[in-house]
Amino acid sequence: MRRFLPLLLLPLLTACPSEPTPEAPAGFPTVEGLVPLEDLDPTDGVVEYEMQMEKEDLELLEGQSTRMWTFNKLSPGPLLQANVGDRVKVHVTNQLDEPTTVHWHGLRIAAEMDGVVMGSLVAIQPGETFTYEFTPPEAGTFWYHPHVRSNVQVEAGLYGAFVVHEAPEMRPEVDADRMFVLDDVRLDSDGSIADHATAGMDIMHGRAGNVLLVNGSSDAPRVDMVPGSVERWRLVNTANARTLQLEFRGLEVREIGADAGLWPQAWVRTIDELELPVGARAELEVRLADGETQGEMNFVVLVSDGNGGVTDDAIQGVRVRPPGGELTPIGAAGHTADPTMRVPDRTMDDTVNQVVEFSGYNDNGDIVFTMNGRSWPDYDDWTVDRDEIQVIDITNDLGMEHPFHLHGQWFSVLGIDGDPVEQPGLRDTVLVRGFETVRIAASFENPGDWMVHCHILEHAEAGMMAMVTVRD
Ligand SMILES: [Cu+2]
Repeated sequence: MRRFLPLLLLPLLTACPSEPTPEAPAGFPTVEGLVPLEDLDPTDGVVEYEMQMEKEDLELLEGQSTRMWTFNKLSPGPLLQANVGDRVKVHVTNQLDEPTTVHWHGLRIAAEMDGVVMGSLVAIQPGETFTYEFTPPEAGTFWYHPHVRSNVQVEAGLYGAFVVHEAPEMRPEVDADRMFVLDDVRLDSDGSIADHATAGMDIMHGRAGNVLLVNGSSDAPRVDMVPGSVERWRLVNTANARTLQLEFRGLEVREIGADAGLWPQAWVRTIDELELPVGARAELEVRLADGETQGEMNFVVLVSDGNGGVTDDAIQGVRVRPPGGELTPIGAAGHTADPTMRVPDRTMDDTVNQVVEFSGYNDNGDIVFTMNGRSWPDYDDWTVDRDEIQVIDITNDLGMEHPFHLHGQWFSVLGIDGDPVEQPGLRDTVLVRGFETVRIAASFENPGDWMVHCHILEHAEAGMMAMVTVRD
């Protein structure tokens, strides 16, 4: 059964000028679309950031003010950047009135810096500052968000993107590098964030918003693209629950990477649509298609058909137009480097080492979500040795989707319901549809205690979380 989504409030799309992007901090290539944060430490190989988590009124819908929870008065928060192998320090001060953390989604860093609350790891209390320190071992597109009451805190605006730049010789040669943080939010008619339900469909399927946001704005951003030029687009889905269905019109799009960074050339493929589960990232190489001067990236959503049913509709996400004036492309080559990616040496035919079962039950009207029969903070013991590769079947006993997310490690997707699938690359998030079994191979290279959970935030908060210990 297809899921019914709340109808979208559609603001009138008015022509808005593309916004100038502030100067990139020294030492990093320019990534357009978000405000980059200033690196406070001029030393090469060291990056130091300061962030305040605080409330601020922002304009998501034109002419309406929304009280948001922000990083540095921004939602999405500022763009954090590092070069691969840099030492990163982020001083985070909690100016909210409840405990919080920052989780660095996708970064394979030390477990004690992962921003979760369990065992000896505690939240940042109101008024307190915590310094996260880590060294991103791999380049790619990542994101950050709290891991405490995440359904409420992320919906309120606490999320941002983190780019770890490749070594210069591995970077695609492009005319522009852009970040698009994609989200939905549910707003009341006065512009405030709607109250959170504690039961019913919002818990059952996760909370869907009624306004779609690209980089924090409901107004589709405009990209000025010279015909013949090539751009790198990085996409992140930061919604609480909505699996994004994207379509491209008038554009020639090649998928060049995913959660764990850029792919080798052999895996690159041309696409005209893309499914992006919550938490996941995509890397694209985008050109205007032959003979086209305009293009679009659209959200495909379900809306009412006016007769009691639903139908697909396309909502503009990004508009591509030719710029004014006489501009010529620089003739960039695009993604030509061939990074190596160490994919676990396992196939669909290998023995399954572990089963992770998503399920749930009704407890006197409250939905309790479980993994392997237990609901967080209770969990089933799961211990692996460092560098062990496990073939894992993720089974879904229920009718709704569960995007599986593993902290601190990466995996490859082997197949679905017994059939091999083409989801190249290494990932930290994979969508498991209703009553489906997804088989993955994970290489547990990063020691420590790691959370594993459904990334529909309402499901995670209702217990669909567990822990895996990687023994050194
Ligand atoms: Cu779920």
